[in-house]
Amino acid sequence: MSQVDRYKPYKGAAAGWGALIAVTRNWLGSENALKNIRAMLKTNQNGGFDCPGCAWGESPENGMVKFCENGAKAVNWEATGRLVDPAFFNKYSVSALAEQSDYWLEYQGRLTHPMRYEAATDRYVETTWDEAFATIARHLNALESPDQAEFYTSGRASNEAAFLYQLFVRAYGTNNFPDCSNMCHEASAVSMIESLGVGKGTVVFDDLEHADAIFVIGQNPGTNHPRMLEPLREAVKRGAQVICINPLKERGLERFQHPQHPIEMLMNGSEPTNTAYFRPALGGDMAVMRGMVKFLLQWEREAQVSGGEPVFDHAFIAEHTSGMGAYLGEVDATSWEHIEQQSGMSLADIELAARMYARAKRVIMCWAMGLTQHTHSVPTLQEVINLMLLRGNVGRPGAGLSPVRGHSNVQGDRTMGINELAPTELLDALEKRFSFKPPREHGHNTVMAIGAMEQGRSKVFIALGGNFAQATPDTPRTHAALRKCDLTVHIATKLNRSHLVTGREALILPCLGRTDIDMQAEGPQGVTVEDTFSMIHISHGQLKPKSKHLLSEPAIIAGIAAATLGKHPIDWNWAIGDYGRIRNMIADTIPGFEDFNRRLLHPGGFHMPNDAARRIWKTASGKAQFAPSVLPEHLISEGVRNLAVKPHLILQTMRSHDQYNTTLYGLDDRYRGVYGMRDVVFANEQDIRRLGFEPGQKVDLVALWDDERERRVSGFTLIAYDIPAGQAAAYYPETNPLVPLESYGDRTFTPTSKFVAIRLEQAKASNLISTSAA
Ligand SMILES: Nc1nc2c(c(=O)[nH]1)N[C@H]1C(S)=C(S)[C@@H](COP(=O)(O)OP(=O)(O)OC[C@H]3O[C@@H](n4cnc5c(=O)[nH]c(N)nc54)[C@H](O)[C@@H]3O)O[C@H]1N2
Ligand SMILES: Nc1nc2c(c(=O)[nH]1)N[C@H]1C(S)=C(S)[C@@H](COP(=O)(O)OP(=O)(O)OC[C@H]3O[C@@H](n4cnc5c(=O)[nH]c(N)nc54)[C@H](O)[C@@H]3O)O[C@H]1N2
Ligand SMILES: [Mo]
Repeated sequence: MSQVDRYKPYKGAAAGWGALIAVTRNWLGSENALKNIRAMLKTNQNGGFDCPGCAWGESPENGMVKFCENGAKAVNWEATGRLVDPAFFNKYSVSALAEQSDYWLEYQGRLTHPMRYEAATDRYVETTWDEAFATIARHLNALESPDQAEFYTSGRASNEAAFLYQLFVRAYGTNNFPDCSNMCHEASAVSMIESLGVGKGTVVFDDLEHADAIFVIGQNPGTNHPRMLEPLREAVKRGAQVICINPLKERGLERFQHPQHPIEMLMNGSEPTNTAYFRPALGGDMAVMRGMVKFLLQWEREAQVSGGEPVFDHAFIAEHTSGMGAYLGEVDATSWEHIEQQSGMSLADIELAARMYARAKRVIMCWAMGLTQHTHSVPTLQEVINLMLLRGNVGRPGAGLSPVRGHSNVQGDRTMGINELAPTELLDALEKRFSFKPPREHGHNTVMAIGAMEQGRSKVFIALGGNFAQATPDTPRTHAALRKCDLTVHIATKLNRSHLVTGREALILPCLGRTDIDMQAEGPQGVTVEDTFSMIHISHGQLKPKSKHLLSEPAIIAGIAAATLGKHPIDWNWAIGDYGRIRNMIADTIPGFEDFNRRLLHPGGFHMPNDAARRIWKTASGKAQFAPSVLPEHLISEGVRNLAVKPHLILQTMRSHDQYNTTLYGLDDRYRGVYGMRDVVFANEQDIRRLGFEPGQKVDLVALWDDERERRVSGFTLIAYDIPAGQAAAYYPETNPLVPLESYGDRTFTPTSKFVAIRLEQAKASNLISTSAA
């Protein structure tokens, strides 16, 4: 196909026939299609397994089988019949594998044996579990300090695995827990804990059915949380407002065709999933929210004068909040010009959004990475919270805040204590229950872990899942940091690039996935997960493991722990014989999990209580706190503003429809009309021409940052796209080399993946030619 053929704007609705065609193609491409269909039907059902895709939840009352195109891809991808075994590793050196694309690497299939890197031959060779565990123990026990090791977690790990992992790491002696959450919803947790006293969403699934208005901000559910489209469509049908705030016109947020609704499918009909669509500047959302509040304040004052109905919920504000005066002072001090210029929206549009908000009795605000991956994400989210507090939209049915989580158990992992800033209560509870002194100093987050490895302060890197080398910023630098380690270890289901960026010694430890039957001493085991609505449920794998050498994640952690610490502080091998034993330890130490095993018997699981949802405020003031943040003067950092060269565009890095983070299922992005390619950059046609380029032309993207490093990705095809002026968008992880390690959110350390100042250059023949971006 020529470049032109590969870009065809999508005309259909989201989900529907297009999705079924895509899933079917995905199944046909797999050797296990029939078995996988059976597995699919068990997804998210009682007795089945939790979808290993996203963290979206379902109503516990609604027994219907729910699956979506991308959930189907996730299951199918894990359940592949292809194997990456010792013969495969014998065929390719690590350098040869490194030449392959990320897509090719994971496509090769499931890992089957524990493998050890042999530097002399540059190959992974088969090893035994005992040897692997002994190698890790030897390295860990040789470090001068436990703080020289990094223990990464990706959010697919179950509660049981995560709990055991943090127990081991703390008994070993460090809080170095970099995790994917650091790159994801960290800002949601920081802002909500400070303002509301809880770090999780305050709504449950059923609230969506009662809201009069649902805001979907900086989120692309059609691709990343497809099961959310149905409640959005239902909301529109019953006359609620669905208001999208997103610079891109995402297909799933426009029209939705239910894949399990025969009439709609036969008529090829579809229904809208929004009632209003606003398109801000990248990073402009805080200004949008501030502007909405400024309108509300104006109307409130007018109502006071005219004796009309108040706009604010004064009873709620008086009883439940603190700090409104100071906050409204800050709102008055923010100029309309500043709001208009920074938001990228007209004041008329902001006023319309404010009216829709003010007319609704019950409002839910949902958001994802478009709000969390900016420098000022914490004040942005606190502005969302401020807006919601003014009308008492927290802690009542049909209203509340909903950070829509990413990985299927990222929220549960935090609940289990995967947290470099370990809460004192958790450490106290571990100390009491397990009679050891957990470390009290804060550990490393993801950005700090990379810095520590780069500087040689950390020497061992262990990953419970994920693809650290690709998911993190400043790729060449992060790779170099990993290579400096004495030992790198990856617990994984599939081969990925992180495994090829080896320390002096390296191990790949293959594990069971969520879909696999997990047989332990006392029989088959289930694991638990927590969805975005704080529902805890159990998941039972259904498929026969692909190799008899696979261990479960808890078993691998227990093996490492026993080799490193012996029976301190627990008998690790006993603990994994029956995961109910691990759950009893969780019940003893994590609030909200009392009587854990028994409560799991309830179909659909149980809900973790959320204080803010019950209007109990565990904040410094004991009330829900208005945050009086100043709207940033500039969004571009001072260092970049001071450079002699100016940015051409601001780039956001995002997901295509055919990927799960660094896992690529395919090379298409159907809803955005892109086929068979990923090295593309979306820009406005006028911008493309203004900068002296042509649509379809190949360019290099060069990031601007005030250090001496060159950050460049090469040979990206320019796509003329419906995107606001001054913005560009391209896929992650290919664009991670552009994100500077030092460009992260204030107080979150989340890389600013949605705001990278770039210039476009004529494509260079080779990456090696280094020119400054003059
Ligand atoms: N199939 C599939 N499902 C997934 C994932 C996946 O990769 N594939 N990933 C999982 C994970 S870990 C996560 S965190 C979630 C991610 O879910 P999303 O957050 O939906 O993922 P992104 O692709 O990063 O999309 C960001 C959206 O925000 C918009 N946006 C970008 N910048 C801004 C901004 O400044 N303001 C506003 N208002 N909007 C902005 C973009 O246009 C885009 O629509 O999905 C989870 N589910
Ligand atoms: N530029 C840019 N960078 C980003 C983002 C962005 O939007 N832009 N998003 C960020 C976000 S939100 C996140 S969450 C991170 C994601 O970062 P990670 O969680 O580290 O990355 P994933 O791509 O989800 O990890 C995929 C790998 O997990 C392994 N795996 C899959 N299933 C299992 C399992 O059941 N067990 C084990 N042990 N391993 C398994 C497979 O080997 C697979 O290759 O990336 C972040 N990076
Ligand atoms: Mo994420």
